Amino acid sequence: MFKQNLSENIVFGFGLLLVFNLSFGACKVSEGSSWKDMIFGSKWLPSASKREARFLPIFSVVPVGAGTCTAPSGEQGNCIPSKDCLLRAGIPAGPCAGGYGLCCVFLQTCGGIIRENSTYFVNPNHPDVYDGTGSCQVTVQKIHPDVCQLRLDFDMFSIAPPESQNHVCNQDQLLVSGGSPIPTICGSSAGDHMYIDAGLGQSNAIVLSVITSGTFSRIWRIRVTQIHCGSLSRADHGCLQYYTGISGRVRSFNYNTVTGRQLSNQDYSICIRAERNFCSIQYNACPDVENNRSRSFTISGNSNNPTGSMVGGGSQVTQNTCINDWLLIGCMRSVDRIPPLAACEDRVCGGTFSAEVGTIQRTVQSSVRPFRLYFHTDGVEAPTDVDNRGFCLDFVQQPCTNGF
Ligand SMILES: [Ca+2]
Repeated sequence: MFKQNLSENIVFGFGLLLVFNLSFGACKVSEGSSWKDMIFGSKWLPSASKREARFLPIFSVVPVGAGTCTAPSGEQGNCIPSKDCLLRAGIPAGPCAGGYGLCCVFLQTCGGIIRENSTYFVNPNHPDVYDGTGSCQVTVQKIHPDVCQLRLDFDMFSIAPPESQNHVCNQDQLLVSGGSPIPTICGSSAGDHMYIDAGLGQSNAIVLSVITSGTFSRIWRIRVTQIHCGSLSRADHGCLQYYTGISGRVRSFNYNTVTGRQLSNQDYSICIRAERNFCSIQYNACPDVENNRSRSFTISGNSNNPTGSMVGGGSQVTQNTCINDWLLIGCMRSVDRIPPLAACEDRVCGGTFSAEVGTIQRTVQSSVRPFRLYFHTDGVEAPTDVDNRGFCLDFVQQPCTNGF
């Protein structure tokens, strides 16, 4: 690893020297142009003159680091030579690498083709809102045949919410085609992410679409990161969401304790990498600071009334089992039971988070690895299930010495 970094640094230094000698002063190209002009206007069109094209192979020696600089408006950019940024249709966003590089941000909107790592898919008129109807799609081309996954980071994501009866996304929705299937999502999910299996080779392009209908002030800014097959940041296979680190927070899409609506027709896995020397994991419902009675775990029942937890499922259908909508955590137990209950449960639902039927929120522990949560909702809410928000759980991995 050190050797690799060292050689990269040498190449980087060599590249900077070339930039300094050959393109010093070129970083003033962007002056006088607004971002919007550059993205949507006609006056800014990248053109590669023969002279510039001649230099392209030299500039490409400089390593391109995805996310190595931050634009003033918050986007992550690639720190590259200024001429490279223009040639590759990027948007200059200030100096980086001590002024030798340019923080180059790549944006695409409807009809665009993503050819650069860490490109943002944004709504038309971004950063203003978009009120139009139709299908806005971008095509993602792999930057290398050895790209296996895409990670979508919803920096901004607010499109029309699901309807209020059955929480189905029938007005707006995000669709992804050409990769592994994703659940249909709508509403607000800023801060959430998704991994998409991109298959092997250059085979199929992946298309990201935001379908909109009716009036709504929509805004989205989705960063698309391409992940190499051998990358350490590659998610485990089949994980729509993937977390690393000993603690963190998982939540359903369109989660919000005040206005969120649990989305119907969900079926996916959330994976948490078991860190070295950690053997089990604990989950707690997130704090709900907006409501007197917590709604941070409301999956089934009427969340306008006190609703206890329900557990289990399968063939043992009783009043307190989870049949239609549920979160599954392998063999979970409440941690404050001494001695621990002999039986463990897998599914949990209702309006209170616990590994057993009841009205008390409990800390829940599972030592089944890999650490995964499976979330399932059907297409029906009313009349039994009303105003459920979904789930938000804080997790903490537990050292092996404390595992049970
Ligand atoms: Ca349901």
